[in-house]
Amino acid sequence: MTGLPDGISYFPDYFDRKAQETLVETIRDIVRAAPFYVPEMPRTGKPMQVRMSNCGNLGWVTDKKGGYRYQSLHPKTGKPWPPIPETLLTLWEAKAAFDGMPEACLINYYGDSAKMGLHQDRDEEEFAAPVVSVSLGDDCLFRIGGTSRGGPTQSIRLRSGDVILLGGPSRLRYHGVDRIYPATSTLLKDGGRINLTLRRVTTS
Ligand code: MD3
Ligand code: FE
Repeated sequence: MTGLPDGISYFPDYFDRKAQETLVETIRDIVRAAPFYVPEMPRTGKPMQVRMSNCGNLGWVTDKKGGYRYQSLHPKTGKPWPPIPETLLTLWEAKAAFDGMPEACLINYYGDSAKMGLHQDRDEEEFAAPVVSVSLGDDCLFRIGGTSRGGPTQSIRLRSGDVILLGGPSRLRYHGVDRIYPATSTLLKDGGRINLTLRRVTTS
């Protein structure tokens, strides 16, 4: 087996070290205004392992009572999310090949032992747009499967500065993060990994 499935484009080291440092400073400013919070699984209220925030007109949130959804206000502060940084809008324009701008940028923070189970991203109305992901900080083992559960999967080690696009027939593939490789990057002073995912949510 060779290469990645149709609709997946991988750009290793898309952002150089300097650009990564600038982006991290920008994300730190965003998180000062829109603090990381602990997302909860719908119904059970079980905390997820990842810490989350967002920027953009819409943010992806989840809690016990309301479930998975997009909303324009931070669930704890009640304030609008900060705007998506220019660098990320430029990335989208360069790579997304979609007529429309991203509306949401989910910011996930993984500590040394955090994982994210296999899931589909299907809370958006618009599946014609790709999801664009940027990795910062420690390496992770990313796993991608098929469009139904239980089939074969493929793993990719994502590193700081990497960009991966999931679009077309791969937009609804199951995917997750099996593990973080602690202390593999010096980008984040306190270690861990940040993932940024740009998404188009609405069809208008
Ligand atoms: C493959 N985040 O927040 S981003 C998520 O690294 C999420 O934090 C992971 O999955 C992370 O929902 C993976 C890469 C990604 C995003 C969306 C996808 C891969 C995808 C949609 C379809 C297939
Ligand atoms: Fe996902």
